[in-house]
Amino acid sequence: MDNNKINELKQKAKLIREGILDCIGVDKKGHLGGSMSSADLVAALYFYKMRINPNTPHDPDRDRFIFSKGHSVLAQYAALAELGFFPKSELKHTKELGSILQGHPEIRTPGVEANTGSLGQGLSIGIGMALAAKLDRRDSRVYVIVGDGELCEGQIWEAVTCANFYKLDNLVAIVDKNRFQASGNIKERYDIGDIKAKFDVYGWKTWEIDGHNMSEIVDALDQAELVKESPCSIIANTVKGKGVSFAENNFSFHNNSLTKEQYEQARKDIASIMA
Ligand SMILES: Cc1ncc(C[n+]2csc(CCOP(=O)(O)OP(=O)(O)O)c2C)c(N)n1
Repeated sequence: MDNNKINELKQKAKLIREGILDCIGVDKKGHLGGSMSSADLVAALYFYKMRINPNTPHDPDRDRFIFSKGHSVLAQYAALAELGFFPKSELKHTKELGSILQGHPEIRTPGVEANTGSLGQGLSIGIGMALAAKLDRRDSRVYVIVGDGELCEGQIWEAVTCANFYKLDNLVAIVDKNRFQASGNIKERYDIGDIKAKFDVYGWKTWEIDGHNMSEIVDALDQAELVKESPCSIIANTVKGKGVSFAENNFSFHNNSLTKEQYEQARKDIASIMA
């Protein structure tokens, strides 16, 4: 992909990060860290790879995206608003009573494909969708972002073996490997070890990339599309809170509110990206 297109995607990732801040606002708790770490991945999926159209949101041939680590949905809301699934003005109403945008994904929100939030379930939902597409002889592809903390959930590993058994080459799991979960560093909390080796041994075709390098993300997504008869996983090394100086690698911003001063600093930090 040429540099202009990569730069366009980086700008989209910046817009997503701005949208995450719109959702969080001041003095309102929100999942900043994991939303920011996924922003580049979400940008590449929504603005490059996936075949979706806000004018035909129920097209049976569309690709599907599932945020299995549903608490990071703010990145998805920002992308969907940018694509016109709903007005951008909705972002600042996130988590308000009656808002179409709640703290975790719900299918009543235009563009959201699955209810998630209870960790560990989204990959299984993705398998159902990928298998259905195969049975219906449709070309739809299914992309699922899971967290590295989420990988402690046993259901994930049932899903991993199942996808291999059914040779779901239309399924891509992307691990947002930001090395933190809710209350601390994975190494200190619960470390499952070499993630890539585990997907490999279960028969998945796997890449490990820098999850903030747009060229690497795009290349891995392109290569995954060429694979036949195996599900694919992309282990994306990321930084929790990426782009917000005081939140990077700081688990206390996993789900926290921002003071007015922190919010303004975060705005400045994001504005300085590619400025
Ligand atoms: C089944 C279940 N257990 C616990 C939680 C509470 N919880 C929300 S986020 C989170 C940490 C997830 O870590 P990770 O998947 O690495 O997410 P990220 O660091 O990318 O935000 C936990 C334990 C949950 N949502 N679901």
